[in-house]
Amino acid sequence: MRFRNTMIREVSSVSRFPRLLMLVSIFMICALSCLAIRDARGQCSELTRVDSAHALPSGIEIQSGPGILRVLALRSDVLRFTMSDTGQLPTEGSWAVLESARLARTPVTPFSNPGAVGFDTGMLKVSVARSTMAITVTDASGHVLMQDASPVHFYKSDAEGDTGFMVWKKMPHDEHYFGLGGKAAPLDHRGWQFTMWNTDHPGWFRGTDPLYKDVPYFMAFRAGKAYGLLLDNTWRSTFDFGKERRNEFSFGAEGGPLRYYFFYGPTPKQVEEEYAWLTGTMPLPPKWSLGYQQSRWSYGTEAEVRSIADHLRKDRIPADVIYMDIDYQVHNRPFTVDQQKFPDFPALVQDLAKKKIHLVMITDLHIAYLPGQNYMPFITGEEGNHFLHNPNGSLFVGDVWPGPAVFPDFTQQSTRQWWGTLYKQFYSYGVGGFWNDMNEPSVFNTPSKTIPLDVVGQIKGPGFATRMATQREIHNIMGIENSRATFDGLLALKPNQRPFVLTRSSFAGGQRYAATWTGDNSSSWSQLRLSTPMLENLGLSGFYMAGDDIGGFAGSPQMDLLTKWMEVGAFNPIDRDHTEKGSNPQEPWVGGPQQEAIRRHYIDTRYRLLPYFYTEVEEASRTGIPVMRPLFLDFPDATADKHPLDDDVPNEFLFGPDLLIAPARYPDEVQNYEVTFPPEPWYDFWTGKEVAQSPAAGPGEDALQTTIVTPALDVLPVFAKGGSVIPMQALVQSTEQAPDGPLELRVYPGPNCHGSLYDDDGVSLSYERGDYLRVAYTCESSPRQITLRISAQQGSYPAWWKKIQVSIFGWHPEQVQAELDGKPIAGAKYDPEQASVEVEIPQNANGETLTLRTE
Ligand code: MIG
Repeated sequence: MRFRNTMIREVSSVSRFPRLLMLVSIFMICALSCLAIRDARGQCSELTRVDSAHALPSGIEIQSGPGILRVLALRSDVLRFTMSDTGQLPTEGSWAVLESARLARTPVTPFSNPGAVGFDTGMLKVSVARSTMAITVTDASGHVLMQDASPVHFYKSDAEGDTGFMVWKKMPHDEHYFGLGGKAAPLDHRGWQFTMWNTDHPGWFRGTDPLYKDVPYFMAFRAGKAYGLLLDNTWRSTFDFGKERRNEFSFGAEGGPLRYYFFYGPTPKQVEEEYAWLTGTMPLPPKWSLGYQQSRWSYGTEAEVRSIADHLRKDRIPADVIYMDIDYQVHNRPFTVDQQKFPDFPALVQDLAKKKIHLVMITDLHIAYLPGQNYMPFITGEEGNHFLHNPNGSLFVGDVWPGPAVFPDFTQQSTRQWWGTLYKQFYSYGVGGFWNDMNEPSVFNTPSKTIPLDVVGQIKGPGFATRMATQREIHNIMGIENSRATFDGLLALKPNQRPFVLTRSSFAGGQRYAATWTGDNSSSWSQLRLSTPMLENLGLSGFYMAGDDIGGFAGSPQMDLLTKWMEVGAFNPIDRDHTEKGSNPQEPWVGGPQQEAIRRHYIDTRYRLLPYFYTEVEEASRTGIPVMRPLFLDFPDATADKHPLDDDVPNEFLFGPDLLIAPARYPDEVQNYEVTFPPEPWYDFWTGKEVAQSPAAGPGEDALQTTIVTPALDVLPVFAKGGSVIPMQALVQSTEQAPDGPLELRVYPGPNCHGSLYDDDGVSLSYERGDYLRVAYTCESSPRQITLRISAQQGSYPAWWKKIQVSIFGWHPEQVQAELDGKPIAGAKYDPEQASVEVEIPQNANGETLTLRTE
């Protein structure tokens, strides 16, 4: 580490020299150190000129001294750069990137001129300067998207002989950066620097880095256009967005392959879709995971769990999940149940199922080190050689909750399969899902609080050449592979049931296996404020099912804070109230009936919005576009100079495409504050009143409108986009309860008015075989007429509703005539209280057209 910093400083001072001196210096550096790359420890090497190049069908390969650069086009908008300072490119294999994407290729047109070599994909042009090796990527019109700022730098990073590298790119003054997983930082990472090294850091705050989940992927956004970059490397790595050098961003790792993917939008949504193409999406989760989730460390007895369930139902707080934290176990030993506290565990699971509540159980990855004591996870794990070893071949043992513990070698396929079998009994009881905690991994008694770097595992399984590997390489993927083993294990046990896994640690691509949360936050207003950008960046990093500990983990919230947090949490993908051991009770009823009523109202709203929410989740499972998202994702052109609108209003976010959530910028604020609207008409979701028109902007002006909000404890401002059809349902107490009443369609007239609805059985994989329901809505409006078209149903899953209650906002006719498929129907009327025209129509799976007219 120290050495690397020295080198960085050296190069940065070089860049300040006058030109001639700089050339001389570069020559000197190359002559003195870079020719001696491999043998002289502590020396650097740089690839600084093109010695030879040859075109490949899908790219180019360039030699530079002993170094190689290979650039491949996987698609015309996705490139892969691989570099090395030895004569050999790194071996294939990736924990993050799907094989289907990794192996994809598209033909390119090579070019070569006196200044540069490269190729053109039709969408992107890559050129490598002959005299410097600087890589430039431009779009089809020659507009520069990304350009090297200095030569790539290789260095010896540690005593093990790992070669680290650093890459510097030019950083335009108006480029902004997002992603990187769950960083405790503002949404826009410009000006920040991060380390990727999964870390259990209880009591983190804004700026604590690194944390539990590191995703070496970011999206760059500049003047309305976006590209993505994924560093496909699991070693400790760093990303710097202009902190170290004002006009450059950089990334590097302490070892492993220099391999990165570049993917071009130009829209931010296309970048998200390409990232999903590369790393996959989270498969459709069980519908119940969209419900309200009640947790604490720990509901410690069967009676307590039952009483929480009863209390939720008695108080009519809709809920789908209760979590069991570590105290259900015998001496914190994973996969055990303390019979004293939980005398009839299967009966508990069944009784909760009758209440339509699922249990999610924690199963930490550390296995108690209990030789000769009949603890099956240890016995079978040791028999199968499934644990990590010290360099001398002994088992690595570290203290965690059970005391001395061993750690599964999750990079072995056989170990992942063994791990999956450990769930057999719990899963057979009907436990809904599992919670993978402590998987950074967290260790109590080592100086680093994790497994020492020299502990050894084996990489063995499809996609990789079998070899030994130390924690240097696999530390960052312990969490993702732990959650993968859990997910795959559950699927193997119940092949037609959607697994639900909640993981704390993960890596790029980890969305394929698990939902996540932001870890051990605290009960403070500033942490509530930080939650939105963190969840947005997790969403952009692939984790569209993410949440935080509502009310805060460490400490106990003031009652108003808990209320405000529950309001916002109702619009987070995962809505889970959780707190630490020893804190005050933190359930929705704590603090009295007035507070409870407010919290209930928001949880109720979440359940009433379930048809919309589930539709968005299903879409995210196909496209990778997160449900909870920053405004610039949908409105990249909102500001006049096309900077991300979120930089001005970091408190606001979108919940799906049609709902704008606008908590106060400082959530404990008592002053009035301004809500800024992206350029569309907007309606107040609570009152139905129009609050913003579709604005007309002149060139160079932005089209933003605002409204002033007076904060009130019981109000979280929510706005519906004009041009949307939002499906809702009658209130239920569990997502598994069939709504009693019609499907509700809220129509908010505006440009390009549309919506959709997706449904299925919520738990099985039958939807993959056509057993789902999909309907599309469109609407057209003029001052005198509104038409709502409901498409024929796609898929074989039957609708739960017989009738559809249509509410049309923003229209106030005195008299209204309705026609369904051209035939007059009765009952349409303007309801001043709801500020909407209301009409009920029968459900028709073949589709129908509703027309409303006024004189
Ligand atoms: O060292 O299982 O982040 O949610 O309640 C603490 C006990 C271990 C950390 C998790 C937290 C959980 C707690 N765990």
